Amino acid sequence: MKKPIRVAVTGAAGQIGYALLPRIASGEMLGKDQEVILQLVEIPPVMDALRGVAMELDDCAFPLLREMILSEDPRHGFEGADLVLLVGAKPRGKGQQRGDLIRDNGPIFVGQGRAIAEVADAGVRVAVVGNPANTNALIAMANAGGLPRERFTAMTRLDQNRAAAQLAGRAGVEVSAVTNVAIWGNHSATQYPDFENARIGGRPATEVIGDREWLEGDFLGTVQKRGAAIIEARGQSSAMSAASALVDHVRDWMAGTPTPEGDWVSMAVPSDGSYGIEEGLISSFPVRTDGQGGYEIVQGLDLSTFARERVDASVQELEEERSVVEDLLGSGSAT
Ligand code: NAX
Repeated sequence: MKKPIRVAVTGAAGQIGYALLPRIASGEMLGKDQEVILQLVEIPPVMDALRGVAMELDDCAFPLLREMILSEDPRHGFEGADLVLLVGAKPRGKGQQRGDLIRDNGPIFVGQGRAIAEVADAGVRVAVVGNPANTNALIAMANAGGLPRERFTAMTRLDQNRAAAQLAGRAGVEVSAVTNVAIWGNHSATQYPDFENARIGGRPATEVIGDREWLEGDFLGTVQKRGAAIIEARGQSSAMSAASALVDHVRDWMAGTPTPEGDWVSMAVPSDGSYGIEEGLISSFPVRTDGQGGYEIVQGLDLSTFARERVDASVQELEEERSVVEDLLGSGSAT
């Protein structure tokens, strides 16, 4: 049996946590032959609820769940962690703009970034879900001196999955026929879901769908504003689909880009300057993963003038978000 993988999850008693934990413990994220130790982190007022979640996990009798550690202190909760999933944050409420959360949530990620650098395993990988996810990942990375920068990612897989579902629906095909969906920029309403490089059944999505007006209008708008539409309909933000996307994000990061050949996945990662996106900003890119926790940004894709304008607008928003949290980026960055 392989050594158990330690997975730390913050916000573990929240609604994403509730949908996520059984999927990790059942082997969907890291493999059906991989034991896991769940290290669940919450804030003090929520520890009772977290104990309830842990009781339910016990009651699921998952054979792969070796142990659970519950903590209100990231320095304890992240100890020896191979994976840290930063889900915990205040969610966006009905009608609230995501940008308003930056100052509320940013400080959490200073302490968590430091704790990761201090106590997690030296090979730790980090995925941030708590919003504003890109900027929170930037803050954690900027406070995690000693770790390589590329270990810090933010999740845009939900946006990729949303885009794939919309394209499949419109083309009348199974969602598995849709490949090469790139999300560029910020996990926010400015993100650019790239339909020009997407493929359906191996052919350009623009050819298969043949309705540019829909692609530029309804498609873009639906994907960009899907989070708000779910809040409007459900009264709460996306949880099941977010948990599922995080399973996809981590699985593909650790196990390699899925087939078909030539496909990619979208992750928000520190820019290396590719596509003119300022180095160090955590922007979503199409990436290919190597099956060992490494990845490369896919190079050489065409961005039309239409695409370029949208990518630039989203990157500009990332720069603005960064300027709002400048004072939180100080204590020793991952390198
Ligand atoms: P919930 O409010 O249900 O749960 C969040 C949990 O985090 C709560 O239990 C809270 O006690 C805990 N928490 C808060 N501060 C913490 C801290 N400092 N340490 C540990 N735990 C802490 O929200 P939920 O619906 O689960 O959403 C979690 C986050 O995901 C939110 O920020 C939300 O905006 C974000 N999302 C990100 C998505 C993405 O694609 N990147 C999509 C879904 C979701 O909107």
